[in-house]
Amino acid sequence: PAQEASPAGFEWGAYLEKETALAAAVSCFRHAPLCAQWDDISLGMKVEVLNTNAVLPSKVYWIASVIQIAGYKALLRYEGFEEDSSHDFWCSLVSAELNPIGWCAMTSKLLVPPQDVKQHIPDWKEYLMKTLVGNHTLPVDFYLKLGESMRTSFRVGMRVEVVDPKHVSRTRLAAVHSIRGGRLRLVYEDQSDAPENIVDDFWCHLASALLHQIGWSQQVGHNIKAPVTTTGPASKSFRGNYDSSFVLFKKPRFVYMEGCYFEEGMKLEAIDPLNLGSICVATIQKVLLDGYLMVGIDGVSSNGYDWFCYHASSHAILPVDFCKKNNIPLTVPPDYDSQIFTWEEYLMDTNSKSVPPRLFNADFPGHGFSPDMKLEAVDLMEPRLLCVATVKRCVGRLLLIHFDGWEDEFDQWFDHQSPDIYPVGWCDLMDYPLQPPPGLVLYDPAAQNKKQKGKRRKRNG
Ligand code: MLZ
Repeated sequence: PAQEASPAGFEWGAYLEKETALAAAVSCFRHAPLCAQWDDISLGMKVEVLNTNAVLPSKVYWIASVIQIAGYKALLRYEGFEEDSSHDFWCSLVSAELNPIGWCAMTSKLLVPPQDVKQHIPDWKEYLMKTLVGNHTLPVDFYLKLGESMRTSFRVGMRVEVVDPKHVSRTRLAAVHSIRGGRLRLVYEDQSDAPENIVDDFWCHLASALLHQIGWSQQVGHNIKAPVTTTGPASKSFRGNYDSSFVLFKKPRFVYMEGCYFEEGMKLEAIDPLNLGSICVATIQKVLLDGYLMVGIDGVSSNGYDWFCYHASSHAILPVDFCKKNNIPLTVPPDYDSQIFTWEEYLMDTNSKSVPPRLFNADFPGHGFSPDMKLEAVDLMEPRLLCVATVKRCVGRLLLIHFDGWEDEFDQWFDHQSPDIYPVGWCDLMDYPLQPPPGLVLYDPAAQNKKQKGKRRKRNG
């Protein structure tokens, strides 16, 4: 659970330097706090910050410049060090440790230069006047905006419907147990199948497409696990006490179902919900109401248990030949050879037609991600885990995310607007544990023994 502390020793700053990597900007993540304010944050910006390079009994402060920005983190250099980087330090831009210029004067704090500044500066006042002219500082309402953007209307105890990870073609009743940074820990009402000592739960962002208001399944015609009277051991019981209202939930884009629309049996390409790194040959298995569709991966879903609900506007469903056009390996049914597979032949073999390309959501406003950028991403196969990750590929709106230190089998496709990817420093801001690359050694020599590559995981694993 998120209450555990992050495994000690991981520091984004040191890691980015070791990897010589850049981080995706906060403004790339629409759901991230201060996304809209991030244009005000720029290199060279000056702030007032605790002076740790002083030998005075009381806390003193000094002015520092932003040298580098990585997500919510910044590399700072105290004024006076000029080109000397030896005292640079990483700091969170959203930790309330940084203050706008003028803060010390307003709160009667002392500004004292660091003791190790080599050069002799006879008149600090004049020096600062010169360096501060024409420079930006933190907007005065920065922390106010941060507080505002972290507010949510979701409440503990609220009941919802959410996907059943053990049986993804149906939903289950759950209640919000805790909320952190817009991420919800949901505890299923029915604990009767859960192994002893394990609480059956699920984590997702409040804007997740997997999360719905009470009554949604019935409304659109989706399967829902029947409520059971025995809910499992009382020790695990956590019951919601009021039903969620639909206004809280992210509404998918409206789709017209009249005229030419998705039909049962039509073929397409889709991200495999149980193996998010692969795009597969798939079939529309059922057309639900309000634009929802049940999609099955060809060759694996025989009983309908792993049909998956995607909205017609979802970016996880793609027209045939999407993979071919974008040079992505398409996962074909087991009795086909991907080397020689062609859609033309497959449609003939299966006597089916493909979904007309114009039915797919082609909105693409562009994004700021590019390959090799670092970020924090949810391992959607174990959605409690938020991991150190890298953008490996960008294909239109889709990002192939690699989990640092894990094999490529763990890679997952995300839409660039997915609420499950976050800027560097998000976990720190929310006090949520971040999973560092397994076996990574930055400072701690004792951790060296544990060094190993992440293991491969099976489908359904
Ligand atoms: N127990 C799992 C953990 C995987 C977590 C990976 N995150 C990128 C396994 O080893 O398969």
